[in-house]
Amino acid sequence: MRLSAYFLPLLKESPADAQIVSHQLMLRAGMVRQLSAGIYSWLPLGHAVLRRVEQIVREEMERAGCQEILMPSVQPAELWQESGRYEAYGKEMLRFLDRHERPMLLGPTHEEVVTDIFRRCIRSYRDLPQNLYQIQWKFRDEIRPRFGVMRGREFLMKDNYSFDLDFEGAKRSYDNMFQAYLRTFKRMGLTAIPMRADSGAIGGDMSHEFQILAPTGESEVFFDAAFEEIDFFADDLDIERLKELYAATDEQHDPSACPVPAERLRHGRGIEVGHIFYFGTKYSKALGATVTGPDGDDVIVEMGSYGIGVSRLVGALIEANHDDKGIIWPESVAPFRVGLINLRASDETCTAMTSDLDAKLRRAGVSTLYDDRNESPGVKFATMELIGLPYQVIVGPRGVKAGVVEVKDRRTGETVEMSPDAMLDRFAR
Ligand code: 5CA
Repeated sequence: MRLSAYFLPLLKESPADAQIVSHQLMLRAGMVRQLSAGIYSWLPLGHAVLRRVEQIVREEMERAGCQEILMPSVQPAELWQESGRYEAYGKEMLRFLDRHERPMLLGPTHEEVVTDIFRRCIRSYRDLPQNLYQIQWKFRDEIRPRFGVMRGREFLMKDNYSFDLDFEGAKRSYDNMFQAYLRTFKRMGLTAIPMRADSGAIGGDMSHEFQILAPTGESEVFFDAAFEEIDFFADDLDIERLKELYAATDEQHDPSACPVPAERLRHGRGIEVGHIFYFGTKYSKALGATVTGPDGDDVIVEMGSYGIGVSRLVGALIEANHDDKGIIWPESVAPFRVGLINLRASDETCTAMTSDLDAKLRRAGVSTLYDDRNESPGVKFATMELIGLPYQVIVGPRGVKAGVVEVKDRRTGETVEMSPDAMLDRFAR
């Protein structure tokens, strides 16, 4: 992609209403624009990251044996009256009437819809277990939408729903998701601590939130100092040990019953990027989702639901990966892998060489953003630093003469000179 043609509306200053760094950087880097409180349009750069995050989530759900579906965002109130949540959900649910005066709503979550699908389609225990997921826009009329995409009113969620014959099965599904979540966040380079949590409006008996530690996080969290020594990226990460260690959000934390001695208890703030729930037969009972069991009797199925905040993750990734110049994308979610900077667009040799390298990189399957604008080197460097592509390839008149380009690592700031061929080998691996 050529930057001169790319839709990238950069801002020089941080808008005054953006309080946290991820919100400021997303606006400055032209990733999103607000349409209305908590409702955002995703522009090309932001959309590219959102898609990459979504794809990692999708691949890990598939690996965990889940199947993708897509449910409607507009739902009939009737279904929620059946589950008993229609009144209870309160003002966070956006409600309206269709032309026939039938009460409808914009889905804040999909337990009811998926349970309805299940009860219409599955009859026998032989068809269990099932685990269905979707990646879908949700609407919650949050009282205080803030921090950009972190707490939006419209936001993208991955939500799955598991169906099992009995508690043992449901527990297996829960553990399977627990593990899939750790893998998903790991692929994004994030350390997300699983914490015992309150199950809130979803309900249920067992629930974990996955929290990324960050001073700007909205949740107050308490955890065993032992978490600080755990390498979440190790291949042999001991999940059972993780589960035994104490970590809880403030709703669950009870200082008088906390098993961790004060000197080992850490206290901080976290960004909740995922939340998993086991709630047994709460919805299946209310909606009549049963199967015929092995002995011929009807069995109410056991359920769990599992959410990941896909759009929130884009903000969380920036909170965890930035410096005073801008964003630093981990390679796994970067919108482009390499940013090409042509230091002198007016110089024919420079321009020919940069265009040639751009074509060769793309042919080798490397995604590139080529800054071909007629701007000063300072402006080009600042732009690349701001949008945070993992690598920069810098082509200038002096280097062209010497037969070298500069390769800069955005995270370390390290710059290495190499021949164009060595550079191509470096990225075409
Ligand atoms: N049905 C369950 C799980 S499928 C559910 O709705 N869980 S949730 O309410 O915890 O939401 C799942 C995830 O969505 C949260 O962990 C969070 O990462 C994200 N999320 C929730 N509310 C918002 C919001 N207002 N803006 C952005 N992301 C949100």
